[in-house]
Amino acid sequence: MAIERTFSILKPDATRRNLTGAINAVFEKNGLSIVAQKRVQLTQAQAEGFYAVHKERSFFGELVSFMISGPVVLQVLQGENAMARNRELMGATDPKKADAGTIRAEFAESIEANSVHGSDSLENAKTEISYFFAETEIVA
Ligand code: RTP
Ligand code: MG
Repeated sequence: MAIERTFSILKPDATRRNLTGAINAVFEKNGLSIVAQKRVQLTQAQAEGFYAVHKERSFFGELVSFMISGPVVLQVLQGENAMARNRELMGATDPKKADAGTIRAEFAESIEANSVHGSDSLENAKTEISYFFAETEIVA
């Protein structure tokens, strides 16, 4: 299986509840290495740009407000099949529908405050990684 990279965000509900270590432990126990990581306060423009694909959705304004409501941790995860593996570990968007044992089932507060973001295709992973990281900041 191919070694891939995917983009991950630990969202404001996770940083607020001091869950960054607990969530990172899930990644690391499951074969995903954190090869880049930074804690930042997103600006409104950065959050709007990142979620531009959702700009016509009813929840866009609330989503952007939530994503700038506190610090986030931006990450690049690397490992075998990293994009799909991370999506499995995250679980469904709505924690009520997420499989037991997934990050969202265990940690998320709601469909919006759902603790993590993970890229949903390799193409999007590339775009999202380069939105936030220079190649020199990724150290495998
Ligand atoms: P993500 O992009 O954050 O990894 O999550 P996802 O693929 O599972 O979900 P997506 O459909 O891309 O939605 C992006 C984020 O928007 C918020 N959301 N709120 N209020 C709502 O109905 C609603 N639906 C989605 C969530 O924070 C979701 O992760
Ligand atoms: Mg998504």
